[in-house]
Amino acid sequence: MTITIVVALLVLIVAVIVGVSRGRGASQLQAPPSKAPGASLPPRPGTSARPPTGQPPPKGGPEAPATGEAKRPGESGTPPPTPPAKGVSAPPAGAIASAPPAAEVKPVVPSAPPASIPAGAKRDVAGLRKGLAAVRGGFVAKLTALFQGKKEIDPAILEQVEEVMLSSDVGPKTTQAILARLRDSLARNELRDSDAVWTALRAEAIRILSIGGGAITCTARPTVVLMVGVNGVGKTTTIGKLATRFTASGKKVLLAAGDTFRAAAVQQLEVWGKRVGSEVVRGKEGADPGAVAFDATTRAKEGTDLLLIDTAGRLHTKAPLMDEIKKIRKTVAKALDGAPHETLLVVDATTGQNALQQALLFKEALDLTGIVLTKLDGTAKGGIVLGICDELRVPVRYIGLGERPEDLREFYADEFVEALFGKGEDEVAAA
Ligand SMILES: Nc1nc2c(ncn2[C@@H]2O[C@H](COP(=O)(O)OP(=O)(O)OP(=O)(O)O)[C@@H](O)[C@H]2O)c(=O)[nH]1
Ligand SMILES: [Mg+2]
Repeated sequence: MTITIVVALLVLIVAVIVGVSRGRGASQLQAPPSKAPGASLPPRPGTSARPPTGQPPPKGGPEAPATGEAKRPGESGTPPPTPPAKGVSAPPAGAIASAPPAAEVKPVVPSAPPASIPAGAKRDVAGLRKGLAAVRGGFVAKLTALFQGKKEIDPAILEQVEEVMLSSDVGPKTTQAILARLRDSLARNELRDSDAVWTALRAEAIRILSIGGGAITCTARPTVVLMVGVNGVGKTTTIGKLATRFTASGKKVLLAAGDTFRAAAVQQLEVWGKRVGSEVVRGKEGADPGAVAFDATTRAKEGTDLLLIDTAGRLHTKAPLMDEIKKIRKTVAKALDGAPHETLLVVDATTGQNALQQALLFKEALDLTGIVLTKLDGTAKGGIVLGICDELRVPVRYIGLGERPEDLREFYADEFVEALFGKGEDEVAAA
């Protein structure tokens, strides 16, 4: 009799446990309705200028067009005309760690990104070389010209190397550091010919750039990414590109329209959202961006893999605007322990030394986890990538080589240096 009662109780307990775990599984799988990719697009957001904000575009170098709307390359504020669903390069295998199966929210330590391409990921030096054609034609071509036809090494050549570096946005501090090491090697008789100097230069570039890099990984569910930067650098476009590639690799992506400053900014993000089939959390025009970020983070806990938060462009020298972004970051952390997991600073490579100033001040205000260096397709300089990594010690995660979704590339130091300084097949054939 007692045994029968015990057995009956055990059966009851097992039945209850099975019932509860099934219920949980079902709620985890229940995804909020998402919009189908390729749904009819709303009219393109206008390129209307940002209302007065007290944020004049920062001064850049001679090529500095990008921080004021009027000077943006391409059709400002609109996603590219190519349909992103086709021909979109998905992140290389292994670039995105799969999310943990449970919907529990766990705080994570930001991943330490690799400096080299992860094993199994596709290497595409030739493609990258094409995207970097402008830098190769400028900065790299000038350096190459110094060594052409010279076998013997004249110490005066280092002065010319210095000139090229300074005029290519490497920055005085980094240039001097590189030259000091080259002079040491020269004094030790280690640089006997131009090939040796070239090899030493490449090694210096790898050394400076190898502080991490590469794709963001969805190590937490949701992984929250806060995108920051000055006006017009490419924050919203980069969010669209990231949303495209993460969606293509099967992740559920949510977008937050944290640029509540102007209606066109929200529309721009919504166009991307429709294209990739991602929901967009938005507030009313002029709403508190922190509140939008908070709502989006709360929503993201309901089964999102990746939340990308857009923010208004802000001048790094304006204290109230920098205070606002710090507040947004704190609000996100209140909504989810450990978030934002990534704070990415977007900088425009064509703004030269100004980009370095932006990066220094944003790093002071926020705990940056990475840099996205956009518009490297539009500058013949490009040395800023060395200056930023050397002075900031914050890894470059992505580079922008155009306006289409597939023009965003993960950054790996060795692949980048090979594409930049290595010889292309055509050059090898011609030699
Ligand atoms: N050539 C080129 N253009 C780019 C790249 N990334 C972004 N753009 C263009 O730069 C312009 C500005 O991009 P947005 O994404 O609107 O910049 P934003 O930082 O969000 O601007 P605000 O929200 O006004 O601060 C657009 O015309 C983009 O298409 C890139 O890597 N290369
Ligand atoms: Mg924007």
